[in-house]
Amino acid sequence: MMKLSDLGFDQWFEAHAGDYHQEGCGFARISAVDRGSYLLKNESREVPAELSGKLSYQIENSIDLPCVGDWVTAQYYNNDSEAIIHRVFPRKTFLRRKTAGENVDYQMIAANIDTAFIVQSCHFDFNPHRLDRYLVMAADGHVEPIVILTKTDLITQDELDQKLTIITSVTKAKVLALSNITGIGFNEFRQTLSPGRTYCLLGSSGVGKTTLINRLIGQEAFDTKAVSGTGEGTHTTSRRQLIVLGQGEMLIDTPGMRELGIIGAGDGVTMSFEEFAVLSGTCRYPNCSHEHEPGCAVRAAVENGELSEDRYSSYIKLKKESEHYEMSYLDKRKKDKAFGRFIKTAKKTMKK
Ligand SMILES: Nc1nc2c(ncn2[C@@H]2O[C@H](COP(=O)(O)OP(=O)(O)OP(=O)(O)O)[C@@H](O)[C@H]2O)c(=O)[nH]1
Ligand SMILES: [Mg+2]
Ligand SMILES: [Zn+2]
Repeated sequence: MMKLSDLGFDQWFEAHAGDYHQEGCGFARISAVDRGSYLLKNESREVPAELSGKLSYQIENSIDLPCVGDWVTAQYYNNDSEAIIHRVFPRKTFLRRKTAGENVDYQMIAANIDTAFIVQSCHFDFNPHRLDRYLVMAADGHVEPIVILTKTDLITQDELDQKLTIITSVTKAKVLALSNITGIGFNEFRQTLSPGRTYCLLGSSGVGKTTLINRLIGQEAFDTKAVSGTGEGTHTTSRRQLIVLGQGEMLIDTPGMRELGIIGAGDGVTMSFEEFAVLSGTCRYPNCSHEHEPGCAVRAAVENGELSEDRYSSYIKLKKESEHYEMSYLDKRKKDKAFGRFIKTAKKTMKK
C-alpha cells in the first residue's frame, strides 16, 4: 500500500497534522477539481468528494476553496466510496493567477507544487514577456520554475539557439528544449522528475503539455488536439488533474491559459527580477520607482547598457501591475470580509 508521504505529505504537513486532525477523518490530497466537485486521493483509493456545509460557509474567498494538490481532512462514507472535506491544510507553495477581466480576484491553479514546468512552443507561442509573467507567478508562490521549449522539430538549430539565448538572458531557471515528435530532449525532461515530488505543467493552449504527459505514461491516455494554422490551441484540456506516474512522480496537467494577468504580491516580481533588487539598494531614494527620480541606479544601469531596455520595461510594467492589483485586492478582501460579517450578523438577527 501507498503511504501518504508517497503522495507528498512531508514533514511540513506532518507538523500541521495535529491541528488538522479530526475525529473519524483521514488526510487526503485533492487529485482533481471540476467546477464544484472534487476527487480525493489517499493511501488506498481515489474517491469523489464534496465540501462540508460548515466549510463552504466558512470560506469567504474563492482562493480559499480547495484546489488540485491541496491536502485536506476528509470523512469517508458509503463504504469509503465517497468523502466529505472538512478542512483544508495551509499551502506550502501555490500557483495562482488574477482572474480574467477587470475585477480583482485570484484563481488558484494548483497547490503544493515542487516544480512548475513553464511550457512554451518554439513555433508560434514563444514570447519572453509572457515567460516573465509565468516566472513571477512561480516566484510568488515559492515554486521552482523550469522552462520547457517544445516543438523544436519545427525550427532550425540556429533559431533554437537564438531562443535559448533570449531565455537565459531573462532567467537563471533551468531550460529544457524538446520535441514530442522526434523525441529529442525528452529523456532529459524525464530525468528531472523524482518520486514523491509534484510537478505542474503551465502554458498556453496547444504548446504540448498533455502530449508530454502522454509520452511519459507511454500511451494516449489524455486528449490532445492539433493547433490551428495560426498556432492557436483549441483548449483541449478542461480540468486540472493530478496524475501519478509509475515511479511515483506526480504531475498536474492544466488547461491552457488564455490571458495571464498578474499574479500577486510584489514579492514575485522582486524575486524573478533579482538584479533590479540588488541595484535598487543603491538608488538615492529608498522608494525609488526607477522612472524619473534623480540618482536612480537602475536607470543608470540601463543607460550604460548593463541592463537591457527590454528587460527594464518588462520589469516596470509587471511591477506597476502587481502593485496596482495588490492594492485593489487588499481593498476588495477588506470589503468582502466586512460584507461577510454583515451577512452573518444579519442571519443571526433574523434567527432571533
Ligand atoms: N510538431 C510538434 N507538435 C507537437 C509537439 N508537441 C505537441 N505537439 C502537437 O501540438 C498539439 C497540441 O498539443 P496538446 O498536448 O493538446 O497541447 P496542450 O498544451 O495540452 O493544450 P491545451 O490542453 O489546450 O492547454 C497536438 O496536435 C500535438 O500533437 C512537438 O514537440 N512538435
Ligand atoms: Mg492539454
Ligand atoms: Zn531607482
